[in-house]
Amino acid sequence: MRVNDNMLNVMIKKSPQNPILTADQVPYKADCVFNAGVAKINGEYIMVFRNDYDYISGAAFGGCNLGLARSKDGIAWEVEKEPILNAEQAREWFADSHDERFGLGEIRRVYDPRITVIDGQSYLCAAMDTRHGILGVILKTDDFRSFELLSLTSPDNRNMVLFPEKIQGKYYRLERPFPVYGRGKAEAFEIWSSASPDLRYWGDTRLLLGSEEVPYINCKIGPAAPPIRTPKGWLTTIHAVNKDESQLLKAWGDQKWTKSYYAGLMLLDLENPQKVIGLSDQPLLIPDAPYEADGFRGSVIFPGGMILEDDGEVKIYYGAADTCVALATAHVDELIALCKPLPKPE
Ligand code: BMA
Repeated sequence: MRVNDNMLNVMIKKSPQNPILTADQVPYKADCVFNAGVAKINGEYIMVFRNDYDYISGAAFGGCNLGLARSKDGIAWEVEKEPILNAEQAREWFADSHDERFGLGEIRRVYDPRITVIDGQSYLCAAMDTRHGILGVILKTDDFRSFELLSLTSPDNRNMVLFPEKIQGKYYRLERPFPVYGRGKAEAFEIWSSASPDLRYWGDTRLLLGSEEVPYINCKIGPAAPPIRTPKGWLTTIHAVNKDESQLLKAWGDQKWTKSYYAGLMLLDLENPQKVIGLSDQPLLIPDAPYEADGFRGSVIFPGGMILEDDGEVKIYYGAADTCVALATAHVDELIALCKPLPKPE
């Protein structure tokens, strides 16, 4: 299949205001502002975005922090004056509450945030690069200024997202460990899921979706925005990566960039969110707009926020080209209709 022929672009609309957030709107040092978590809290849209700044060379930046933006309509954003979390702050908090080695340069950066609100309480999940590997972290917050560490994965794991409510008495998350050995090819990474009684202790870990089950890619997949509840199941985006070494993609941060990141879509069982009941057999969003095709790493769409409005509109927020934040919308019923049952495993 040629993914450039996006048959879905009639029902899913990229916002004419895209990109809806760029580094120019940030009142502190910012080069690339992308991969954001978004939630609607008391009628206000809250975004926590990743900011890579002080570009050095190659893929290296001098700094990375998380910033906060607010919006009344989910389209026009105002960025708060100061970032809300950086590696130095994380080092202090984690050294106090977790392990004193975390105060000694163990943490390199905290990035790719996702927000979930459960029973009125906000949680932030993020990836954290440390000297001993990449970890998924779950933080509890009341104000997006101070954070309580609830859980850290073992390495290597990231792209963690929480479900917005307890299901059959348990919390659930999706996650993406990196099986470097044992999968036979580089970057054959998949989506896994775990359950917890309290958001601290995680277990009952299961494989949710294998990358080979996604028909339009040949590389890795991972969870994207936290799932939303619909009458037919938990609807959630994934990111899905296709690598074509015969074609160099536009990327000012990587002269050898060959990976295209698409948004995909799946539906999970309402009572058992560790079971996939539907998967779109084509990408939901492909990086064909100029702000998606060219940037720090072009051809990247990386959803981190999904909001279901009262009228059935779904807002999907995504990082574009590892450079800016963009928005696409669709009706929830049309998204559900795209999710087809998976073929029976052979
Ligand atoms: C992934 C993560 C994301 C990034 C994407 C594309 O592995 O590092 O933060 O958006 O690659 O570069």
